[in-house]
Amino acid sequence: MLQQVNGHSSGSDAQGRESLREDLQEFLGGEVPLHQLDDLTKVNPVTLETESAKGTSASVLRCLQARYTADTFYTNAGCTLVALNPFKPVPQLYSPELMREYHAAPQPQKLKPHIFTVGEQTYRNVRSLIEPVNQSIVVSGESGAGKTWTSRCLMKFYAVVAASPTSWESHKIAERIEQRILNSNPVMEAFGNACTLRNNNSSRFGKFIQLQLNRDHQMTGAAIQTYLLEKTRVACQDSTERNFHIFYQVCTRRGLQLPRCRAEMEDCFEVTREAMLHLGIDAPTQNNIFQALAGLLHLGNIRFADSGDEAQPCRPMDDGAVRTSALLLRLPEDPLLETLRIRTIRAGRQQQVFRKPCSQAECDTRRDCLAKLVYARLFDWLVSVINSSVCADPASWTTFIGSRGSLSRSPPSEKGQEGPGRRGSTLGLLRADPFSSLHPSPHPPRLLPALAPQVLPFLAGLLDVYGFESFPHNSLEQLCINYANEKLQQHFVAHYLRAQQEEYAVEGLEWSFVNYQDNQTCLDLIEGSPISICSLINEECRLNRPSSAAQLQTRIESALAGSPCLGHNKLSPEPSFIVLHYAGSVRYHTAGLVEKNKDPIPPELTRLLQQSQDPLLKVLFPADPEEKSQEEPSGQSRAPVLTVVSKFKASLEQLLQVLQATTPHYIRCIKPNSQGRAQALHREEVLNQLEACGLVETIHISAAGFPIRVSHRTFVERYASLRRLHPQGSPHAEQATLRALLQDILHTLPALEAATPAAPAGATPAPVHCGRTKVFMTDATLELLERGRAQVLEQCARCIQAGWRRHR
Ligand code: AD9
Ligand code: MG
Repeated sequence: MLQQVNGHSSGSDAQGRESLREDLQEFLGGEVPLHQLDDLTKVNPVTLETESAKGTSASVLRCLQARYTADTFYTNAGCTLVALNPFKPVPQLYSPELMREYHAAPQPQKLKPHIFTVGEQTYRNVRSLIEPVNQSIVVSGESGAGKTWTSRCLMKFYAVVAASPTSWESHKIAERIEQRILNSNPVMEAFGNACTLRNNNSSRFGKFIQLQLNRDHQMTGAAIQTYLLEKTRVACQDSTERNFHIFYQVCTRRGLQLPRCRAEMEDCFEVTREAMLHLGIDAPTQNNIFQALAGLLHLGNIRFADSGDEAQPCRPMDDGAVRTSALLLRLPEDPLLETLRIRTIRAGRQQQVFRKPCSQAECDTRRDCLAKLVYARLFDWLVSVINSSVCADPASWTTFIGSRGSLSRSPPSEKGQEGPGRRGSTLGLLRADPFSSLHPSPHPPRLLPALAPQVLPFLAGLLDVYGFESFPHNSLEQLCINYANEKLQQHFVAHYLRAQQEEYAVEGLEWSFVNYQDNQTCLDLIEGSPISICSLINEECRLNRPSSAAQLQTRIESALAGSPCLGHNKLSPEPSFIVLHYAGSVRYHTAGLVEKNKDPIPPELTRLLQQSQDPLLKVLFPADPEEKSQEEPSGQSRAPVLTVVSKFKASLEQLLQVLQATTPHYIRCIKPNSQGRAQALHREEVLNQLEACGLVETIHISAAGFPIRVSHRTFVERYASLRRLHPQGSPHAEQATLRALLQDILHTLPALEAATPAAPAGATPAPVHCGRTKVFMTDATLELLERGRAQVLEQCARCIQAGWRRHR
């Protein structure tokens, strides 16, 4: 009797461990080293205790911790790969040999979880001749978690596995294009990354790079799209942070009247210059760029002193800074000073021009605006140069994919593949380049379309965007970043639900998640129509009326009071509003929000820059022959402004459209500790990230369906004892099939439910579904089964004790 009842637990702990190990493997999607099992079993106890979502995230955390301790940095969690930042070099993890191993494996998903598994799966999907589908890899995580590192490694992976192996000639071309694509990284990082409190190499822009393939599935090019460069950094940074890397690198140059920088910068500068050269930016053009950057640094040194008379302009405190800046930017010195100090306004019926001296604060704003304007245009220009250097010949995109995958095409043209330096001056080249037209759109959208019938699928769209942010002080930047994350989360959830649905279909289950509420309510609050946070901020810009931060807060709170995602804003000393994002609530301060959204560029600044004699600035600020008036128009005649939010929203929508036409793959990077130390995992910090990156949210979603999945065998082993409650079941357990035993156990459920004291009369039966290989159930069903099992075991224990007493 004892053996029969307690067959599983006394029968073998080893067996139990083994089945638990299998279940864990299912969750982790890979091997669980036996030596870690003890740790893991404490987490996911053998009793399979019912856990709340919070408890589940804690158990995920324990699993990750155990793996991290064993230097296992990648873990599968459903359709997501969780990547823990090792914060130490692990060269063997990224060697070309390992890349090839994943590439050659018959089933890469059977190997240890790795970003190469994701990379290879993506590559195989796109190679499908029957139905090639564009692929995307969305890399997310907080600052310093390893997104850029991961994207870089994946690009290297493709450069290895998708390199051309055929003829010498084509090999040479392929190598060059791959090398160029890889060279885009140091250049973009030099100009777009900076040392921040959270990451010494923090990307201050979002990036989506599409790698293109030819018919032989070799990499032939790439297209890069960037998002929202943090240009304010050019003018000011937190005292503990720094400007973009390139400014420090330029300081190693002589002749630019800059202070000498630390020697190690020279190596970085060398790498940047070398990479620029490979991308076709020749030495004279590079000199132009560095000279302009030095000009911006000197511009930043200009300080103004109030004249003490409203009618008189402020005076510069140091003429040297003005002179050097004008010299390096090749601008006329007097107009530079004049533009910084005097505002021109048109007003009245005759649209007369008035000149108004700026206050000291206004002068500072104009100086900073000038620097930001030049830098942002320079950055966009670089992106377009890189794009034209790495893009495959458009002719090769028009490869036909026949209706059933048959390929009929002409060989890829080699036009545009000549090496750097052969095309004369880069500036000359770019003037002729259609993408060099920087106005009004700095670089036309370079996203490849979603799989149109005549376009070769891109290999992988790699998205490296800023993660969810919440600081003590949050402004427009955080609003945009968190808005982007809401959009991506919605995309992720939709994909996740689809994947769940597919698993149910494979298991023969019918279940629909139609009732699940995603984060649409929050998105409605931010971007919905007709009224949302974005529309209200935009309206303030459009009306161009004086409005205080407190007024904006009141407007948002009254117009959007009905939204459940607008938090209660009590006890705040500063005007602000709260948004309840999926990843947590964030308080946004309204001061300066409208102005930032307008991002006003006084027309005089643009006109000044158009006067520059510098060949680079001439390209960045081409003269506009149709520009009739250069003065700032009065409020009434102002043209509708394209605000920061509107532009961001448009580019985000475009990105989402492309992503929606792809099969997405998700990599969630996690930062084990905020100090960047190796072998240190801070539980609280990691837990916060698991929540912020939506993993916990995913667990909540899965709770809407059947979050507990157990293999038939594990289920029978664990609950065989319950058949005592249903004695008319299969009499000879040894001979019964697994499925018959399973059914017997499931038949005990009504009895168990009836015995539950809290069960209301006529309550719906505990939801459970028997799939082809797994049993699917809810937390509540699991709890019921566990309670029944505990009762049976207790009865047994009592029997044994009674037996002992009789025996004595
Ligand atoms: V930010 O949002 O741009 O501020 P990222 O991009 O998420 O951030 P990044 O990739 O720059 O972070 O990684 C931060 C640092 O972690 C890197 O500079 C490396 O020193 C370190 N890192 C990240 N991933 C790895 C890795 N797989 N192996 C070793 C790593 N070091
Ligand atoms: Mg980064």
